[in-house]
Amino acid sequence: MTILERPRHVGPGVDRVDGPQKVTGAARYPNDFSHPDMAHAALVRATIAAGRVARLDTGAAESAPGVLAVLTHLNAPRLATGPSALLATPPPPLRDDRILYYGQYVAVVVADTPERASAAARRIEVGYEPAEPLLDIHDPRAERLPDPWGSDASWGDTRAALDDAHVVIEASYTTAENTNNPLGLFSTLAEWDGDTLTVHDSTQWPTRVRATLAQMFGVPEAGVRVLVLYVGGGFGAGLRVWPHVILTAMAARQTGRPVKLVMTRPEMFTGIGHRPATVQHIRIGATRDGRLTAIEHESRSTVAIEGDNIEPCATVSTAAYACPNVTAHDEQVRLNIPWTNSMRAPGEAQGNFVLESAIDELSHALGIDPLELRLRNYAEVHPRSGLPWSSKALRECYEVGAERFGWSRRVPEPGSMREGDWLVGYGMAGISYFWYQAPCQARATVRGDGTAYVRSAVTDIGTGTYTIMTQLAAELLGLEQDRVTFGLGDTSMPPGPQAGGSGLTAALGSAVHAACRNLVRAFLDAAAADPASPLAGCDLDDVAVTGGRVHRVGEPERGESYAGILAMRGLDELSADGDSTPRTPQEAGMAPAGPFGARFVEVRVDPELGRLSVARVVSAIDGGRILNEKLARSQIIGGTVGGIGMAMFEDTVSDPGTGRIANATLGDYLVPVNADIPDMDVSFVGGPDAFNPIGVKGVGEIGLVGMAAAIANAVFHATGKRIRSVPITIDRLL
Ligand code: MCN
Ligand code: MOS
Repeated sequence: MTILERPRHVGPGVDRVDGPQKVTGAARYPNDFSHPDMAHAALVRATIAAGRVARLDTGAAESAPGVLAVLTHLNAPRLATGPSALLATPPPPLRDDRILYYGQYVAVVVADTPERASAAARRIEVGYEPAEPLLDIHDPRAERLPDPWGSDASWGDTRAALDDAHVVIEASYTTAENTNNPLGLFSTLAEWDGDTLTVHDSTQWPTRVRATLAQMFGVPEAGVRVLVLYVGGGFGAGLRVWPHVILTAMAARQTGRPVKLVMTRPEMFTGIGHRPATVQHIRIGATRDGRLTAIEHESRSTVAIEGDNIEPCATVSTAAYACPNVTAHDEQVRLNIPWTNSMRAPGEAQGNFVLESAIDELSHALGIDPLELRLRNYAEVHPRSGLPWSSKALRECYEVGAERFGWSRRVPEPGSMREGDWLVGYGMAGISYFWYQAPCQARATVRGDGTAYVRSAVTDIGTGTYTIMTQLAAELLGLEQDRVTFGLGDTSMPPGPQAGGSGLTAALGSAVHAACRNLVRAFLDAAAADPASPLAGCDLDDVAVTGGRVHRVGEPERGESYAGILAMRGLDELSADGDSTPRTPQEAGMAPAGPFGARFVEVRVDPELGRLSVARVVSAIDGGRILNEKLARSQIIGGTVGGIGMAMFEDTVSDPGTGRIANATLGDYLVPVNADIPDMDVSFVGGPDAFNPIGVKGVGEIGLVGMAAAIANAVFHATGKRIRSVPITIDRLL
């Protein structure tokens, strides 16, 4: 069975299979579920960043109308700790009187209506014994964690190369804290029946939620079922099992009622992670003709007390360019802040800003066009391992992007391009994104009526998983798309990984590929039971599937339909499982490549008022085989909007004395609106990747990356002013 050579169903921009459900309101998100005798939970959050709870008065809340329970550290059941693996679960909530960050939960109130729960929550009085919080990334008292995720790298002799370089660029950069802010308020509905637990939850990782709840409440994992048919976005916020999920399950167990919790927007700023602030320092050495001789990149990001977070910023500099001497070092600083966590393109977003700004600084210092400088240092092989890439079309990204943008019209001298009163700037950035793929399982079934059902316990967070997996299964089983249903978001299905690291399409797609192949093999075996079958003696490689039939390659007549094979064997249906565990780079003899990309941006700056706007964005992306061009384009467009947010608007501001977030609403935390978003041109280049059987790479995060650098570089080109901190606000521009 040769597949995906001339795909019919994958590639083109098929509409979302769940589009009608979404736009008619029929799609059910976690907080659309309810239960007749359901109770509601409301949270009480600490108003200091460090110290302890000294006094608690819950009397007024307990006697408030409709209140069923008030849980605090004084009466909450003690829970076991959750998984400490990648993206660890925070410690059990309400375990003691210590406060480690502003917004930490100190109580949960359960009542018969949401209004009564939150009214009672406001009547709880908490007295604190405050300690002095650590809130500043530069605070020398804060604990430092060097190389926290083991990605530091060093080769050659960077110091000596910097000493010998003809030109050295050296600068410090900062990036602000950002908050994920998915539109859908995170929500949990928990219902116990003895030791079995059913949970609807806004998560990107249902199997992790199940494992965590089982472990923390000490019940068998098989008795915990997590459901998440739709999620109103996550951008990384749904990658962990946050304390509110545990508290909802705890409240349900204590009250013996199903309990629902819907977070408020301010709670979404403290309770489900955020992008850490970073301070980064870079030194780049080069020859006069623009050959990189050394890169030294150091980054510091923030992490909560007791928290963990993977934010590889300096690591970006180990994968981007051919350079004989490289040193990359990341470290974290522990502060009394809410948990930092992955937010779309963690580490890459901030690290790329620094590297690609510094490359632009170098191009200006050398008088070499920024695009030409990047091409002169193109990494033909994976710089760290020396292995060939599984695919790399970055050069095409540069070429196609530059062509579509009209990069050749750029007049090099800063401040030399104008339109009326506006200064015009052209800027660009390259991207070499990381690769991530986790193991995944899927199951495929074909029934007697010629329909197929394929499923895995994963999520579709708005990306289009339902649609692309329907397309892929239709392709692999030789069925029309309307004959195929893809199921997800239920832990009773075969286990799958998180929608994260832009890795679900590769992981799940490979598992679906394996399941479908195994299923066709099962049909071959069933057919071979009849020696007269035209498929007798056939191997997978001898057959193709089209129109609901398995037939010999190139001989559509010599085959049998799925329905015919099932009928002949007296079966209702046949099923098969598929498993996809990625090979190691050593096994494969190649470096698994993530996506590559080039961004070209035109900005306008009003030199009198410091107003900045983005006039055009051109993106060229190598995402391997694109399964659905319409959805993939949406991913790049959505990411680009996020990148404009990071570059120009988003800044989670905390009060330096108390750690209270000062702008924890969507009125105060600025995100781009339509008026900030220009025309966006997206092209996909390159072809199937060699690392996984379906040839895909991820595109979910790369759209955000490179925007901060491209915009800052365009601002420099427009104004001659180098801005090394994002967001680029008016005060920084003037
Ligand atoms: N796709 C494609 N062809 C490919 C790869 C992807 O057509 N070769 C399209 C598909 O529609 C697929 C989507 O792009 O569903 C994203 O695929 P992938 O890059 O594999 O990313 P994941 O499925 O792992 O999704 C997670 C990723 C991450 S890590 C963040 S953060 C993010 C993102 O996706 N958060 C999002 N995109 C988001 N989009 C929406 N609407 N909401 C979020 O919260
Ligand atoms: Mo994405 S930040 O890995 O969910």
